[in-house]
Amino acid sequence: MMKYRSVQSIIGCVCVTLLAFSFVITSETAKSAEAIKIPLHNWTSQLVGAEIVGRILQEGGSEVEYVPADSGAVYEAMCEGDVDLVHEVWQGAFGVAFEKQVAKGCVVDAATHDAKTREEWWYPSYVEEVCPGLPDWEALNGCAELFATSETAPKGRYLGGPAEWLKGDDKRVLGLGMNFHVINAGSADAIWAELAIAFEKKKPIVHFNWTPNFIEALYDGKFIEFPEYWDGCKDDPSGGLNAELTHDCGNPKGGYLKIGVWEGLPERDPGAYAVIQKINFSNLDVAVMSKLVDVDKMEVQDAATKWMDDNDAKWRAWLN
Ligand code: TMO
Repeated sequence: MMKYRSVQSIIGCVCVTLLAFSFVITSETAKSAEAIKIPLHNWTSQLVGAEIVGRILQEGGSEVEYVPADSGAVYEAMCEGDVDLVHEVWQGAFGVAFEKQVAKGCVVDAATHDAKTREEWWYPSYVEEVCPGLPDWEALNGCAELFATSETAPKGRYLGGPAEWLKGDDKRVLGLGMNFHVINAGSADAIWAELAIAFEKKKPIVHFNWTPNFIEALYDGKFIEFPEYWDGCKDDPSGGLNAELTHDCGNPKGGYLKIGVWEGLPERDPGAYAVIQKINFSNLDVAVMSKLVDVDKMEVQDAATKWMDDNDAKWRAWLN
């Protein structure tokens, strides 16, 4: 976009020699520094963080390009060379998909943020008044009808995230034999809008949520406690409560948040890779990134600028 605009303004000056010269320069730069392709996903901390990571890499001298990308399919896209850098790999959502490509060798596990994550079924605390025994999953299951709608009755309605977040909720409902029907929200905002309405009327609701997120600053609530996560629960049917099905467990508590890169990136842009390995967001960083947009209603670009202004020493240290 920037390049296009500058070419236009040069055309405006009707200076043919300069125009030809600028084309030479542009193609030279393009050759020596191929842009680092960063995906844009559909939750706000990721969008703000992508902008921040991109600006840091630009500060370090690399070119950056943003590409819209399905957050579930992005690890395969990295293997095909369509994406270079995923800076928010959430274990609960994408651990299996990510680790599969790392095992193949086309994605590199570049760094682990300090942030510890949890992605799980969640309810606002007032639901405990009508469903005693929460946050235990069997107690929730016993109260399933409280969450039923005309669409799901007699089963309870669980509002999951968009399907591309790879939560495996349908499989968990099967694996644990739950009386719930999973409805996938179209977007994160659709979940927050339903929560706001339910909260007003103190209506029972159970939906997908995660931490770090802005929700904990606005609503009192808890994650459902499912059987403890164990390595292999999502791809190995044996083991766990159900010996025949996978997903008979909750998501990891204290899950990782990692940075993955395409295997060719370290060689193509070693300077950028050295910076990427130092990038490290805390729980507060990720929560603030989402809060600036979802609560303070800032534009993604402005939120990135604000975080960078407030954390100048932190991110500059990653450049050395
Ligand atoms: C990947 N997410 C934070 C939406 O669970």
